[in-house]
Amino acid sequence: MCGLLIEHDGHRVSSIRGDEDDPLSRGYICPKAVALKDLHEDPDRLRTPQKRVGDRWQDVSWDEALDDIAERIAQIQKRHGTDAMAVYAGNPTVHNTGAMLAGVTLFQTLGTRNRFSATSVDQLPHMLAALEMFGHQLLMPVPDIDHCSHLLILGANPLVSNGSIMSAPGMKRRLRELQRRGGKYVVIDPRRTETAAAADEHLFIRPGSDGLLLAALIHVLYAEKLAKPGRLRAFTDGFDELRSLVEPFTPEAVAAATGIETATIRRIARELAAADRPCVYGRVGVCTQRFGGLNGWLIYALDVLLGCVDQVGGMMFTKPAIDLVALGGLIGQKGHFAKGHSRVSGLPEFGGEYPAITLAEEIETPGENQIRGLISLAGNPVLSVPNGRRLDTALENLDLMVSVDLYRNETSRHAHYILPPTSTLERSHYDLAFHVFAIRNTAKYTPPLFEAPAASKSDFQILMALSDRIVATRDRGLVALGSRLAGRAAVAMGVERTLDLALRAGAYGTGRGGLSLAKLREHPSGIDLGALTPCLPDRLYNEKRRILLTPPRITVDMKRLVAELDRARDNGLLLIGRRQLRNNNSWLHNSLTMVKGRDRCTLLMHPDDAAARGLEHGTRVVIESRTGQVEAPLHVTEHVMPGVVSLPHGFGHDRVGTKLSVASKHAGVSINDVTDERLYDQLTGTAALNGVPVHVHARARRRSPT
Ligand SMILES: Nc1nc2c(c(=O)[nH]1)N[C@H]1C(S)=C(S)[C@@H](COP(=O)(O)OP(=O)(O)OC[C@H]3O[C@@H](n4cnc5c(=O)[nH]c(N)nc54)[C@H](O)[C@@H]3O)O[C@H]1N2
Ligand SMILES: Nc1nc2c(c(=O)[nH]1)N[C@H]1C(S)=C(S)[C@@H](COP(=O)(O)OP(=O)(O)OC[C@H]3O[C@@H](n4cnc5c(=O)[nH]c(N)nc54)[C@H](O)[C@@H]3O)O[C@H]1N2
Ligand SMILES: [Mo]
Repeated sequence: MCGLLIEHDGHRVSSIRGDEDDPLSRGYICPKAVALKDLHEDPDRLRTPQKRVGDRWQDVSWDEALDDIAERIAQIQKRHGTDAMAVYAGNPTVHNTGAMLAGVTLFQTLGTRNRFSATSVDQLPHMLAALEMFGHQLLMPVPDIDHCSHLLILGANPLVSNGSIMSAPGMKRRLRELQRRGGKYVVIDPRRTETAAAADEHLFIRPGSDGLLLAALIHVLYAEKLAKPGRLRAFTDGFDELRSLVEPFTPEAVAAATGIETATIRRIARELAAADRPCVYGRVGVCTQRFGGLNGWLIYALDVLLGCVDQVGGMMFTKPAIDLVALGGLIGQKGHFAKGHSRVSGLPEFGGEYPAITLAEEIETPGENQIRGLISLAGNPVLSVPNGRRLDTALENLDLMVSVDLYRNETSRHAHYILPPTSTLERSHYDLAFHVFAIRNTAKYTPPLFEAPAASKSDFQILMALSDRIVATRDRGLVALGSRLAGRAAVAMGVERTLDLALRAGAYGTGRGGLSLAKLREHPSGIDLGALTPCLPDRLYNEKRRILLTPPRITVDMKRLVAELDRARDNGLLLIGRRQLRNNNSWLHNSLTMVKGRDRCTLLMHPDDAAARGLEHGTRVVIESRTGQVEAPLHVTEHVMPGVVSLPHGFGHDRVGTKLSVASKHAGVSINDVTDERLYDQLTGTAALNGVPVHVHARARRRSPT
């Protein structure tokens, strides 16, 4: 979302800088922006459709690839049923306007229930809380970072991530401004992250114990009569029930399990209650753990009790120029949960998707509706879902696999076809998704910088063409013709006209001078639509337009949290992840700018734990779990909690058959070779990527032959 100023000669980029005039990013950029040049010019980036014949790859024409794929999909679905085809949509899908729009069409055409995405290794718990408490899965509140006075951050590292479900380029400056205006921020994280190091206070927490801490904070607010929901009280239900739900969670009861002292827990609660404009925010670290579902809800519930939901300087809702929340509401797509359950393990669907941890078993397990074919769109699940090795093997057995991807990487190497889209600089961009979660309302449209090569296709064109051919192959009757014409119309409309229509129909589109695509074209740096403003109860989407503080479909899981109070704890090591400024999940490691310098795929361990195992800084160690083992150099540091070790995710580029000449020289190992698909949040099926029990020992010396 950062505004970029790119200098070029028509083909090659000579410089990339931040755009001072961008109303959201105000001149800030991060290394990912600079990597756009490498990405665009990368000789390894695929430019023509690829067909795999055995171990060999051939260039083929679009027509040959698309026709054959459509034919094989039709055969699979005819022989084994509609659900025998599956789709996995990766993270960049939501950063790509065309993929987002056409993805919907393609998935509908396929008609399969077997849909998966990165949501269930990421933000699903926040979405469930939004759905159950506010009535819409996308109505997630965002910290009003530029106006809050006291921010409590759990399980997020915005100085590196730039804020997530808090699109906020230039986080360093924003956090410094918060401190300069007399405010403060506190970080709760098992690692002293970049964000934690610059905070007013940092507290280590035992991985996976945030639910206990959050319940205790709420307990203190009730016990000390500090709850102050203010104007929210008029349209919120469940205050008494919440009080009784958190009854067992005294600070005394949770201190040992969380690793945070009783007095500190009380102080944190009191400081939040005393703050002028408090704000409690949690992200990936609280979602991808054993109590992710409860955490997502407890954080919003705490915010309601503090009266900071929908309050300037609190947790606010956006009013974007293209409002996916309102559009979803209009077409009855507010989200749903547990409408069905997965075939093998019986885990709940969310928003029409099953948890990514079930993808491998759904491919492996014979029976009706077994997955036989997969379309992977902008995803690299072999490196991004727990026990990636299991999925790696499962993918080999598919009758058909298609990857729509820029690279032949750890996942797409298994495909029968790889369909490569145009590069980011060859397509237009309007951020449909991330304006919905931005800390300020702005709008910006970016036309393609370079003309796309003649025989190339954008994600939008690929997905629409595929959808079109699937319909045509399936049957040649009237329905097919109708659907085909509708598809053609959508292609003819294209991304630009769809955006224009949506902008005009949006909140800022009416009247003279209203927003339109033409208007955005006149303002290439973007248009400021102002700070976030209160909008409740009007913007609530449940029937009675009330906030449900204790949604029963979430609170049922509280008995599991109660049981946690008495759970015996061993003192083994727990593994957590680590995002880095020059990583973007698994896929920017083929840019030299992003990987040069010393090896970053290291295991962090506290000095006490290293000493107890006789391990020294810099040695190579083996990290072992139920699912497998990997080796990494040891980095001994006090920046990680005793009992916790940390490895970044997205590495592990040493697999054969990829085409990643730079990444494979900086391969590292994949943390998801040791994370465990059997560890998950039982309420939602979200993967527990953090808090994985592991053993760490020195690499066994090779025995000399005797
Ligand atoms: N252990 C551990 N695992 C994690 C996480 C963690 O913190 N710890 N984080 C999780 C999170 S939050 C996420 S979002 C997931 C991400 O999981 P995924 O989305 O599965 O993985 P990515 O690494 O983002 O892979 C993106 C793929 O899209 C391709 N691509 C990039 N841009 C485009 C484009 O414009 N079009 C197309 N068609 N393809 C494109 C890239 O080449 C790459 O193959 O990983 C999760 N996995
Ligand atoms: N540079 C860069 N930016 C990115 C990405 C990237 O890969 N690189 N990825 C993007 C994506 S897909 C996403 S989803 C966002 C994520 O954005 P963030 O959530 O801000 O990013 P993380 O660094 O994963 O932060 C999670 C934090 O949770 C901590 N943690 C782990 N376990 C626990 C626990 O049990 N309790 C608590 N309290 N904390 C815990 C970790 O130590 C880590 O600091 O970032 C986005 N931005
Ligand atoms: Mo993510």
